[in-house]
Amino acid sequence: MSRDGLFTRRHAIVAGLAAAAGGVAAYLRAPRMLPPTYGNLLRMGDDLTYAAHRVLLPRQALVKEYSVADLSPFPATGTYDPGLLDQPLAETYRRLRAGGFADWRLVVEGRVARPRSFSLAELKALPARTQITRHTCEEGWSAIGQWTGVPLRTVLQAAGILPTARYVKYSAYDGWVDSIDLIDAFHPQTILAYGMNARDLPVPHGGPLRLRVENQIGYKSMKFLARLEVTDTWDDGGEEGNIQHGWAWYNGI
Ligand SMILES: Nc1nc2c(c(=O)[nH]1)N[C@H]1C(S)=C(S)[C@@H](COP(=O)(O)O)O[C@H]1N2
Ligand SMILES: [Mo]
Repeated sequence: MSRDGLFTRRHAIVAGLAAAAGGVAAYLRAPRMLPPTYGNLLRMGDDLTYAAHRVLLPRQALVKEYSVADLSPFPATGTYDPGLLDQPLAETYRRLRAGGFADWRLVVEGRVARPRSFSLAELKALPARTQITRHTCEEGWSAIGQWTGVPLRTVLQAAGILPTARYVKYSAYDGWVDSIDLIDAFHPQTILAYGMNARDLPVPHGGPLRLRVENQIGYKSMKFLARLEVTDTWDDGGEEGNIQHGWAWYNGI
């Protein structure tokens, strides 16, 4: 190859990388994409991961799905039973569990045309999706499980999500709070799971309903769901959110 050819090719590669970096920078600057830094310098790495994923990766790319033969032992971690905790919702959770979760409701509110709640029976009446996926925990273990539930987007659409909406914040009976953006909320594999390994979702794994966010790290898959709040602006739950564990808001895998 001639020196000119080499130069041209290198030049093209450098120009390509510069364009990608420019895209990421533009993404971070765009007013509707204010980065989730918590005002902390170290957290700017999260912004770069988030922006790079959003600019470079196809938005609805599916994570790998496995077969029943691949199912593995699946430890329950974090909260095992919100009813045993010393916190405000423990008693409510104990009562709901004692009634077989017949009175349990998932509240869907915020930026939706029809704020409402869903019983388990109502969620089960919506079109279901079953997927066998690998769960990856930030502590270093992973496991393969089968999840059955209703796509989050189906529930958001049933509540009439408003055009200005950008994020879904969610909270649980053990006091956990987190949020995802609408790209992940509308991802086909993001489901509200009421089934695990072809049975009702066991309490230690988040029963009666947990989120599965398959393209992010395990802690985004919130167990013991109580409430979804659709928001126009980014809200990670502040001190109640993952910042309390030192965890990133966006942790794509
Ligand atoms: N509400 C709630 N959701 C949660 C947790 C929790 O403690 N409480 N732990 C998270 C973490 S760190 C992981 S790895 C998974 C664990 O899910 P499992 O108990 O089904 O293995 O749930 C996530 N969702
Ligand atoms: Mo985890």
